[in-house]
Amino acid sequence: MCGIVGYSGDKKALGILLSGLQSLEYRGYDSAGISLKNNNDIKTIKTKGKVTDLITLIAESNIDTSATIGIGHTRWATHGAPSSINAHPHYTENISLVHNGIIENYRSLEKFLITKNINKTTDTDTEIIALLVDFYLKEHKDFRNAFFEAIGMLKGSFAIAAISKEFDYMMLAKNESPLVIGLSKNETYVASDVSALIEYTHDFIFLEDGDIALINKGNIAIWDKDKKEVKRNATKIEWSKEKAQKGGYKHFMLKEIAEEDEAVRNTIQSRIDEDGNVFLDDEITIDKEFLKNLDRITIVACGTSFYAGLTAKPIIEKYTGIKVDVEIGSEFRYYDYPYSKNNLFIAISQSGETADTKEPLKMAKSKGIKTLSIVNVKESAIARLPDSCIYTLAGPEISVASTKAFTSQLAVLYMIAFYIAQIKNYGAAKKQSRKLLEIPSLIKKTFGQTQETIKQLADQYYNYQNFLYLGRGICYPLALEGALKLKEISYIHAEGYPAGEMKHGPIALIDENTPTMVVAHPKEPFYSKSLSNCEEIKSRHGKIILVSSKKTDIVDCTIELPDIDYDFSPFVYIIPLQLFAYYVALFRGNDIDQPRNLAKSVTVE
Ligand code: F1P
Repeated sequence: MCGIVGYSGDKKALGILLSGLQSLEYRGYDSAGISLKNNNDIKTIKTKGKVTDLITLIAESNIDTSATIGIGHTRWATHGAPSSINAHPHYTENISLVHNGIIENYRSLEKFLITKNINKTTDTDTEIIALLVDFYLKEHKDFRNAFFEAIGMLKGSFAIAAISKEFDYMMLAKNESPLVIGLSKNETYVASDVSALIEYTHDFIFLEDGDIALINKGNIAIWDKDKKEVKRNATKIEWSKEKAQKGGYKHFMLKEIAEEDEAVRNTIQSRIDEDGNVFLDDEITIDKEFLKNLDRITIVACGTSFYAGLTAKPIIEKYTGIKVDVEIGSEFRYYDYPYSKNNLFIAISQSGETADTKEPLKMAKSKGIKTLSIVNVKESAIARLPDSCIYTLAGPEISVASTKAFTSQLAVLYMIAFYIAQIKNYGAAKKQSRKLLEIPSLIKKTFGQTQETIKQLADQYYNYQNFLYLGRGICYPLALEGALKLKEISYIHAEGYPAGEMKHGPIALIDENTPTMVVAHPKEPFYSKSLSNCEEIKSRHGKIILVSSKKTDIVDCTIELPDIDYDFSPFVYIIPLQLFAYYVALFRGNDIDQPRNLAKSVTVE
């Protein structure tokens, strides 16, 4: 996730760009930059750090601030570390552009450019777009045609705003990343979302996937994916700035659940291709021979990240044949863990600063163990410490209760499993790895299909004081995570248990006051055994909500999910559990994004 702003009109662009970027910092904040067009020249200033660092740099510069055309960007790095050189805008001698998204085929485009003797100078995928536009501009001598040609070559997700020295208009493109045009008399605004523009206008055009647009002061032309000129209707939005930042959602948590498809898509997009090949060579710098001969993987994490590890454990074991231990950070640091000969240590952390995860990582390093981390926040301690780090590309997670980070962590863990299987030449994994590409649309479908039912259920259940969550196989860690979500934000006591263990204790809790959430994939024998558990609960007057792709009359309600391969079901089955916790907390009137006693980054022991 990154934030984009653009302006073309009669006012000075700089102030509009900077205030817009500050509103968009929730989308990313590791580097920022602007380009201003004045007559036939473009000046660019960019820096690592936040928008305030950019403002300081601009104040210290002697840039001409009278420009009325400009673009700006606040970055959440995907390709290439946060640095001034990798920051946007990316420019050539003729053009400058900003981009949000991931160019999946940047490697092949780079090869194409090399054949034309054009080499990139940054580590980003975005520079490739700038170089392509520049290449075709030299060929066509027309910015619009050059832009069309370059965009036509891109695969992946992108929202792009580009300006050129010679031509007065700005070109835009959108595919799977948001881009909105703000309308006003004699001027046009552009941004990743309305929060950046709400103080200037309430009239917006939301570009659609495949759209390319040209804006020039108050004039706008839009072409659809078939290059046919189209008219897109404007929408009036009267939100406050705060509401706009949450994309119209009441809380960041709900917005972040709704973003899970995008977060997973960004995480997998350029790392896996349609044939199921996994590209992690650039990120996992650990020797391949070592990875081929691994005899154990030790995953250490806390909270939701710990449950992501637990969920992925059977998948890694199944596809790589390597034994996986998943350990809680706060325990691991006081445990003399018996590492095996070829042991890989993996730390998982959204924030990258969790002390109880960082310490075990340091300990593993000091013992000479090969270390890898899975982190969402760029350049955080847990990202910098290990031999290698793979970033989840979920964008900033603001709500304390982790949601989109969880599914993105799962996506990385699955890719690691398939990557190691690839190194070991295990054919079966390749067929399966491709299925990851279908996950984002299934997540989206699940959100749409279940949200209303879950809201109604939460309305019925929010007054209970205790909940039991049960699951078997891959659904067991999901039961744990579902219970954790409920605890964190609704303050209802919730226990997650392997369903088979119910008879060994927790069944004593069951009565009409303790409802049970049963998470059960239709795969046999798990499903029929979980249904037997439902019968046992029912005969003790317990209420049951079933989360499954298969309905049954035994329970009080089934939250019905799309069909999904058992191995990939966690990506879909976790969504209703997150939504249920959210709506229960909402009905209880809790402070959902900042629950009591909790912090987003737990940097103390
Ligand atoms: C771990 C964690 C989160 C939880 C809360 C407190 O954080 O337990 O899972 O939602 O934010 O911290 P991290 O190491 O994944 O950043």
